[in-house]
Amino acid sequence: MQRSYSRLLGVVGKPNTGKSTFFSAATLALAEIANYPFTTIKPNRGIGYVRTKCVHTEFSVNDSPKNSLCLGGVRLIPVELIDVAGLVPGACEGRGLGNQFLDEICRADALIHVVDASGGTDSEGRLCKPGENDPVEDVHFLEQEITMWIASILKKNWVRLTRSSEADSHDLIGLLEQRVSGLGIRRNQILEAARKTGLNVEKATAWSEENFVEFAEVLRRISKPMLIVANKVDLPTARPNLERLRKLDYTVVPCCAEAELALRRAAEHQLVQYKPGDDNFKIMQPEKLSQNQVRALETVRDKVLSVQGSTGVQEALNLAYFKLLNMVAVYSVEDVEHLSDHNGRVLPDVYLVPHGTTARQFAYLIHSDLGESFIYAVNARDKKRIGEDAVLENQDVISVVSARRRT
Ligand SMILES: Nc1nc2c(ncn2[C@@H]2O[C@H](COP(=O)(O)OP(=O)(O)OP(=O)(O)O)[C@@H](O)[C@H]2O)c(=O)[nH]1
Ligand SMILES: [Mg+2]
Repeated sequence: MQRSYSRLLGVVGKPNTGKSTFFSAATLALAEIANYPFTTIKPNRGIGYVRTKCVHTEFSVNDSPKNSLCLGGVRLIPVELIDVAGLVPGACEGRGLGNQFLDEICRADALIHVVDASGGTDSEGRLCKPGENDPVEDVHFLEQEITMWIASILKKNWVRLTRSSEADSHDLIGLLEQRVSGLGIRRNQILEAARKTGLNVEKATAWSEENFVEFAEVLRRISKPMLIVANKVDLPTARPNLERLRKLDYTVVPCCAEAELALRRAAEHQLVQYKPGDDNFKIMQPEKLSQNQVRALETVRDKVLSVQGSTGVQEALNLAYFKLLNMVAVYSVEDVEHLSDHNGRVLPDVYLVPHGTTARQFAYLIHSDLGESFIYAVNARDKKRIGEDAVLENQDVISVVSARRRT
């Protein structure tokens, strides 16, 4: 059995806050961007990267990555993102692109909520006077919509079920699990929500409307961890709102998605030297840039990078993976002396796995055969053997020794 630990990050929020700009900046995939609501209708899926320090410098080797990239000591590990249509109030009852949208975002394992920190878009995503809209309200509204959506799925036809004679013979946890499986919610998360709310799932037939909402709210927090991207921080009205957003019980990342998109595109064409997440950039080919382009890039440096330390896009992806989802990065090699695979590639693969993953679970992830015939693993740092239950740490370099050779 091969186990995959891949996770999907959902870029969500009301219309016109810069979700597709964030998505394009993170993935360099083409996505339509415009200053009116509902530019995105069909979701965009793409590959972005989390940024980690590559271990090749520590081990003093030259690496040849296979499943990831190494740019000057920075190891970029691919992760999947989905950018969806904007959500408007009442979406859970079908307003806007309502239900379809909610179904899509609920497939994500963690949510990156992009708000317009400048307060220049109203609750429906229409442009308004900068500073007029309150992004703190936007945060509460999104929480509410997702909670009500989960609640509505949980309690669909519930009354009829509770009246039926079969109700007693039903495994109610199994039934609830079945209902929310399409939202990527797992049984252990249902049980955790039951524990946290003190509600008895075995007696869910007697739950009131309020019980369902309370349960859905806790289930949302457990199953869809979220961080706030305070976008458009380049605009003057964003500053006071940023401070207010920081008082909420969320990780808040100040962001200028537009700046990251400009830098990534310029770097792609070798016009600037810039790695996602850097706090500065260098113009490489000034002769190929117009005066306006140079001015725009310098504004990014002055107004965004020197003030915030980065554009915030990379930071948001890293926080989503390492903080919200509690993942660690673990390298896999075959030969612990040369840190290579059987083709001689040095430090070829690094995997993102949940904190708590054991050596044997890691072996299963690489290949089911390796998991099944696992004997022991070796930690490349101290060359010591570790057993199947040893918990792996961030930046570990591991070689699995099994009864069968890898193919
Ligand atoms: N000033 C500023 N404007 C931005 C920033 N990011 C995006 N925008 C602008 O905000 C507008 C909306 O951007 P989109 O990326 O299309 O927004 P969206 O959230 O995907 O919108 P929908 O698909 O309609 O929901 C565009 O005019 C962008 O250029 C930013 O960091 N700063
Ligand atoms: Mg969009």
